[in-house]
Amino acid sequence: MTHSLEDFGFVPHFARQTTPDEIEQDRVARVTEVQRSAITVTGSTGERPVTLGRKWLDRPAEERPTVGDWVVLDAQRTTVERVLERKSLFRRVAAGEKADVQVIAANIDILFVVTSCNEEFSESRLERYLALAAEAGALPVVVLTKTDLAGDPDSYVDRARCVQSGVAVEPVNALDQEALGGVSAWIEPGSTIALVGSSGVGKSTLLNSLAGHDIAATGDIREDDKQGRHTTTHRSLHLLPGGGLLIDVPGIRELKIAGVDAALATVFDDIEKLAKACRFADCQHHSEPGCAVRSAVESGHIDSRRLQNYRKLLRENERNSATLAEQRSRDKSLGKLYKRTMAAKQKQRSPD
Ligand SMILES: Nc1nc2c(ncn2[C@@H]2O[C@H](COP(=O)(O)OP(=O)(O)OP(=O)(O)O)[C@@H](O)[C@H]2O)c(=O)[nH]1
Ligand SMILES: [Mg+2]
Ligand SMILES: [Zn+2]
Repeated sequence: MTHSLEDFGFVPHFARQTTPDEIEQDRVARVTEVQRSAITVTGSTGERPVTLGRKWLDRPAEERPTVGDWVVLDAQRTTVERVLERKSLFRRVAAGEKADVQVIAANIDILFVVTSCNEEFSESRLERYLALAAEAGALPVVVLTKTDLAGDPDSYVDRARCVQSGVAVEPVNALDQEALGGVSAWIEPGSTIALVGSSGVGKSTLLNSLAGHDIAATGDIREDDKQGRHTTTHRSLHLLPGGGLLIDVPGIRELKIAGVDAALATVFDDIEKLAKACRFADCQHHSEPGCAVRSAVESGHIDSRRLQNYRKLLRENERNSATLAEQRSRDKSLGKLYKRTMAAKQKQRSPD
């Protein structure tokens, strides 16, 4: 069965960037899967594999087509001609020493930050995810799975609600197809939702239950520490029977941040508001006199863990943003060199 581009989330923002001919010729499509040097796209006549040539592979990760992107194919429909301007982009700094950006999903409306009611739950990790969600331009919803396994699921709901004021928390048993109302209410036809979180929290389980049949493999978790086994190995976008698109993402091991200054202010709105009342404008909330933030910690209004994590994320953000800026300027000069070399080669081949 084929679907319209609108079913896949083709809204005016993307339509404005294409011509009627390109649509007519079935050259407009959405990226549903990314492999190393090839991608799978879905257009109005269904799914097709497309190769990514050097033109794309030599570019920085952020410019290459990623899951959720809208692309225009070349006339033969064998490669990508251009990537349409994105509405939103969820990315992180890849694990390891270098501050490489890793793109996770494009054009998402809502980010389901999935965590479970067991030892995996961590406020500090949620704060990290929410900072990246705020930066991505997607609406975050915390999905709290495995409520059926917890003695006191409400205690987890309360903890999750304290992480960022105003963010919705949806407790679920992801295995129970009949009880997904709270989560389903966020999914509208044509809207795109990405599932992110640690391995084993139930992202693929939730996808299968929402789809009503098994699309993705799921795997059990280790009993001792409740860690998953990284069952999902690549990102993929799926159209749900009731409309709406879900992107299943492999469990994320390490979520490093960069370039999220404004987003940290959103997540830690309570601390930032209090900081305005500190005696010194550059107060670091350590042992300075007249610190409004420390007195809120002392009176129990703010958790000392939260303040510590806020400071840690500020430092990490500053460090990684600086490394990233350096790397970008290096990439840029490399890109220029590459273009110059290619132009020179072409000239050699066809002297005019
Ligand atoms: N009882 C219960 N089990 C759940 C729930 N959600 C997930 N599980 C189980 O948790 C295990 C891990 O689920 P997956 O869906 O594979 O987890 P995932 O987040 O996709 O993990 P990765 O693909 O490794 O990132 C499976 O054994 C699921 O059956 C839930 O709400 N309740
Ligand atoms: Mg999975
Ligand atoms: Zn202070």
